[in-house]
Amino acid sequence: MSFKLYYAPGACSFVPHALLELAGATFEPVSVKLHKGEQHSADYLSINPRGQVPVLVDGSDVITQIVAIVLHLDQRLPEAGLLPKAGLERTRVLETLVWMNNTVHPTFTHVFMPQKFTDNAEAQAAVKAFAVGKYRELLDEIEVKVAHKATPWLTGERPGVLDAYALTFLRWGGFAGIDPTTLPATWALAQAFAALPAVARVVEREKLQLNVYKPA
Ligand SMILES: N[C@@H](CCC(=O)N[C@@H](CS)C(=O)NCC(=O)O)C(=O)O
Repeated sequence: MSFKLYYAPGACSFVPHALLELAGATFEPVSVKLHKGEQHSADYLSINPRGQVPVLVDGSDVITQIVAIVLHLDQRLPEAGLLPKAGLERTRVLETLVWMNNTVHPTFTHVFMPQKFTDNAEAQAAVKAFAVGKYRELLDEIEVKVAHKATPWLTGERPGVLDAYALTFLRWGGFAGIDPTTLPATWALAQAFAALPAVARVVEREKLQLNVYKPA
């Protein structure tokens, strides 16, 4: 079994990157530098015409979209227990994963890349400012989930996909002027997750600083 993961340091691709390491899978990590525009190169567009990370290559199959990649890895690496196997426990993890992917993640895209939503510079500033407020509300919602979880990790008994996404969102919040320590349960979870040996390999490979918040 050989996988290749196209990832960008600090991007949402951290989620499948962490899962591959947690699963102990053999894979080739390929870095795509978004700030250098490598996602728009002809070579990369021939892999993912949408010009985004993550991309998982499994043999001759190319898979995009975090939710699809996570479900694919869960099927391909059943021993790893990346997701609860069945029942309402699995449904709840997927419910939160899909919400993170279709609501929290795109809200941050409005903060980080407002140019995707309007080409008017003034409108971009307004979109960004409004989205920062919304993003804070969504991080607060994650904070409540983390503070009230009945299991050691947000994903359940084992660390996994929701913990990886929560860490990513909290880190991104620092770029939006949100101090991660004001979300103490999520901050503690992110630190514990990053300290796991498998995840520490990802943090090291991506050269990530967990707290990027700079007070104004
Ligand atoms: N819906 C996609 C979103 C992927 C996405 O937003 N990727 C971002 C990084 S977090 C990206 O590649 N952005 C580069 C760009 O759009 O130019 C997924 O779930 O994989």
